[in-house]
Amino acid sequence: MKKEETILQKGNNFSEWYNEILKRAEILDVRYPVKGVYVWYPYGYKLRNLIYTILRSLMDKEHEEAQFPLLIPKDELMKEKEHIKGFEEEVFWVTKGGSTELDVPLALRPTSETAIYPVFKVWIRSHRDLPLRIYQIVNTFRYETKHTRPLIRLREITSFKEAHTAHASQMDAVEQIKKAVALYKNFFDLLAIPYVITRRPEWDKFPGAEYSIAFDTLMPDGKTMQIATIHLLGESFARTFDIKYEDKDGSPKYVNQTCYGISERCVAAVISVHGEEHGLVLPPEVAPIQVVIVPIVYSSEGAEVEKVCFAVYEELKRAGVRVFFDNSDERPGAKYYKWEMKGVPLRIEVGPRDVRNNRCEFIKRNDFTRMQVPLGDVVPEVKETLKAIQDCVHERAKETFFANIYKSGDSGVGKDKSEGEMEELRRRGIVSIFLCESERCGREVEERLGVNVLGEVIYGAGGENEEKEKSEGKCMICSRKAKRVYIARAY
Ligand code: PR8
Repeated sequence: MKKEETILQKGNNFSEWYNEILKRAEILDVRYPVKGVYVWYPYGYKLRNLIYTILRSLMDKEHEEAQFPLLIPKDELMKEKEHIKGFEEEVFWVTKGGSTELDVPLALRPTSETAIYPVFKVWIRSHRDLPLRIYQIVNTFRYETKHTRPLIRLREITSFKEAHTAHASQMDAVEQIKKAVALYKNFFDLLAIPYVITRRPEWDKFPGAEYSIAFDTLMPDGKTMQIATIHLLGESFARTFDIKYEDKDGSPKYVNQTCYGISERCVAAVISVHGEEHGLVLPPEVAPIQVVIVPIVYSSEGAEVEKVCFAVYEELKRAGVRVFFDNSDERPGAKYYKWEMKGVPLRIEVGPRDVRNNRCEFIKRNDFTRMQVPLGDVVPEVKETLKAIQDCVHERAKETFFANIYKSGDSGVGKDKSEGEMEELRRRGIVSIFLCESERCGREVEERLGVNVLGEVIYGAGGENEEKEKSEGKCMICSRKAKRVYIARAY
C-alpha cells in the first residue's frame, strides 16, 4: 500500500492509534461533554449490534431476556455488605425529583444484582421454578476514578450484558459456571479474539462472590484487558434477599446463584486486536459491510461497468451477504481508503477490461491479496473467501497472542532475577509464574513488578491442558506450595 494511505502504527503508540481509529472509522464520537460518556456513530452502532446479535443468539439457547429498572433504592443497594463495600465509591446517586429531596435516594445501577434479586424472591417459589436463567442488555453507570477510555473504561457502560441465574444446589450453580465459560469461549471465538481464562485472586473477586473467573485478551501495547467475568455467588445474596424455594420434600432452601457479564469491551477488543495501520480489520462475522463493490470507471464503458456491478450487488444481497455498492462520485483511491479504514473484509473491483473478460477482482482486506473471479462464480467465491478471511484473522490473532505468553522458570522471579530480567518480564505480555494464594505475596509481586495478578490459570497457552501441565511449584515470594498464575500489566 502507498505510504500516505497509512495512519499511525498501532504498535508504537497504541493509545493514539486507538483514538484516531474510533474517529476515522466512525465508531465512537468522544466529544460528549461528560467524562467517560460517549456517543456511538451509526457505523459503530451497527458493529456493536452485530456483535450483540451473536451474543444474544448464544444466550437465548438457555436464558430468557428480561429488563429490570435502572434506579435502585438505596436500602436495597446497601443490603449486601460485601457487595456494597466493593461498589460504594462507584455509585452515581439521584437525590432529587425536581427541587424536592427524595425520601430514599436512588442509585443508577452499577450492576443489577440488587435490582433483580428482590424480584427473584417473589418469582421463585418451588424447585419447579429452578433453574432460573435470565439476562439483560442495558446501560450501567460506574463512577470510575481511574483514567477513562472509550469502550474500555466507561462511566456509562452502554452495552452491559448481565446474566443472573438461580439453582437448587451449589453443584448445579457450578455446572452453570462451566456452561457460561463454554458460552463465552464460543462467543470470543466467533469474534476471533484470543483469550486466557483465570480464576481471580481472592482479593480481586467480584464483591459478594465466592469466586470469580475472568477472560482476558491482550492489547497491542502489551497490556491485558478483562473482557468477561463469571461469578459464583453461592448463597450470599440469597440469604440477604431471602430467596428461598420449597424443595421436593417440602423444606425451604436458599437458592444458589451465579452471574456473569460482558460489556462493550468486546467491541474494543475486536477493534484493537485485529486493526492495523490502514484501519479496522473486521472479522466477516461482525462486519456491518462484508463486501464493498467499487466500479473502476474511466471510459465510455462506464455504463456497462455499472450494470455489471449492480447485478453482482443484487446477486450477493439475495444470497444474504451484507454488501454495499459504492457508486458515489469519489475517485476509486478515496473509496479504497474509506472502506479499508472501516475494515470491510472484501472489496470487489469491476473495470472495463473485467467486463470484457466476464470477471471481477477480489481484494482481501486482511492481507491485500488479489484474485480474479469469473462473474458466474461470485456468490460461492465470496462465501468461501469470507470464511477464509474469518479463519485467517483468527489464526493471526492467536499467533500474536500466544507468542506473547511467557513461562518464567520455577526458580523465582522477584528474588533471584536481575533488575534487567525483571524489567523484561514487566515489559512482556502475559507471564506465568508460581505464586501462593496469600494476598501479601500477590501484592508484593504487583508492586515489585508493576503488574497485576490475573489469577490461577484455567485456560492458557497450553489450552485445556494448561492445568495438567506442571501446575504446581514454589511461590516466588515465600517459597510455599504454589499454583501457576498469570501476571500482566492490565487495563
Ligand atoms: C459484574 N454482575 O458486574 P463485573 N467500562 C467498560 N466495561 C466494564 C467496566 C467499565 N467501567 N467495568 C466493568 N466492565 C457481574 C457480572 C452482573 C454481571 C466489564 O461483573 O463488574 C468488564 O469486562 O466484572 C467486566 O468483566 C464486565 O464488564 C462485567 O463486570
